[in-house]
Amino acid sequence: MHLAAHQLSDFERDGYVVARGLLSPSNDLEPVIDEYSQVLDRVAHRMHSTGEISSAYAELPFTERAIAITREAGLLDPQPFDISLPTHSTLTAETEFHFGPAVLALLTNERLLDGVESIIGPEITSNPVQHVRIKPPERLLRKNAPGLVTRTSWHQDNGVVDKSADDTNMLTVWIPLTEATERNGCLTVVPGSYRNGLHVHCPLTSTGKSVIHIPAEIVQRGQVKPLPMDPGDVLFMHRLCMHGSLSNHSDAVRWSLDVRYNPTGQTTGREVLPSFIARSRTNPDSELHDANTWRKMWMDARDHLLTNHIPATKSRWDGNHELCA
Ligand SMILES: O=C(O)CCC(=O)C(=O)O
Ligand SMILES: [Fe+2]
Repeated sequence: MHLAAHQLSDFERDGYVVARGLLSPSNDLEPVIDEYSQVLDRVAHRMHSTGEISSAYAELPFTERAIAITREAGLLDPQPFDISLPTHSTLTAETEFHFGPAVLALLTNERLLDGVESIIGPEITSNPVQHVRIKPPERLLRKNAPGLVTRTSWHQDNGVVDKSADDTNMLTVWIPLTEATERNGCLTVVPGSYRNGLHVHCPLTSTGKSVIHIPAEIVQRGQVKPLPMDPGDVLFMHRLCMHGSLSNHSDAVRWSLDVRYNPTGQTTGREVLPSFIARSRTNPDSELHDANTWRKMWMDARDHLLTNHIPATKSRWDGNHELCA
């Protein structure tokens, strides 16, 4: 659905806009949930067979099953579900990921792309910087759980991709699969922050954990706005909008996808990973609609990264700024 004039002016003013009810939970999101249930089934049976969990919890629906596994094992590894490759040295030839037809259908959903087109125009490339975040109640997680399952520190998406993306119109699209509330860890944003350019990011936390983040001194606390959202709502966010997310203090899973798009022809800021044309008005034949091809592109990228010893991401931040001390 193309964005209305008032939504575009909100985006212009704030650097983000939530399009309420843009997607249909039953038509557009259920197939994705069903597809991930199959991934979870595979992972659960494997964890059961290696003795990490006492039951595969096969009778439970996705979110309850994820919680039961996390309660017992302290973590449901996010990597087999993710729509990307790890950005650090943990990549191996066995690293799993998920590139399925339902996820591809969501990334190329006509209503979603109409919204994207309203902001960046009709020639649309899907950017490979994309994740699924299945966040269980934080109290169930073991210490040092990976960033994909915990709260997200303050950052700008432009700050986590390569410098080469500074002059692009990369657009972030955030899609909740469950409700996102202040209690279960919804996003938080600083409205208007995108107008102040790219801020310094620090590569490490005070405890030495590798998390690219904007130092607390820079975030205008009084202006932070939580963004509760329901399934079907979609957030469109400028690459310079300052944002993060809250911890999950609820008893339920907070589950979302965050994907990105560029006008075709611009760099994605992560050129070692595969992008594809999601929509082209001038050359519709160039669009990708086949999930097997998509999956193959990522398997080839994994091989290429390993064979050539290429780190998937090299952080642009050295940590030498005084605020990173
Ligand atoms: O979902 C989250 O916790 C963070 C998402 C995010 O940073 C993004 O969508 O760019
Ligand atoms: Fe982000």
